[in-house]
Amino acid sequence: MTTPAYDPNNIFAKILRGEIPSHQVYEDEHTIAFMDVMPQTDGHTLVLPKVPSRGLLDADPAVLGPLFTAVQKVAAAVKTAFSADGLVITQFNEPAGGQTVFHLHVHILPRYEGVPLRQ
Ligand code: DGP
Repeated sequence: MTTPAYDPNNIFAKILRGEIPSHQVYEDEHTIAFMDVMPQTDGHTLVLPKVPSRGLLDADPAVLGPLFTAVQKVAAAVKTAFSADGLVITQFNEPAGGQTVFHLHVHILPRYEGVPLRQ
């Protein structure tokens, strides 16, 4: 699969540049996390690296360690804050893979016993 070029005008690039607002819940040197505007479950949070890559396959491998360290921290905080029973961590690549915003990001989806995801 050839990865198309990174588009610096994608919505998450604009959030990273401070051009549009987000409900940010975490930031470190390498990553930020903010609440998803179309949450599939209470506490649906997105974690993304600050450096541009379209998806997982074109990411600098050096980015992935800090990204998943942040995912672990944010997931633990979200699980506690939202009293979740479990967590789903997902990451989509390209339209056929369900990706709609083309800046690498990881979804943290708190799950609750007996409660289905919203569409
Ligand atoms: P994906 O399908 O993996 O590309 O998920 C993109 C997610 O981003 C989707 O759950 C909705 C969310 N989203 C789209 N636009 C915005 C936005 O402007 N702000 C925030 N916080 N989330 C957004």
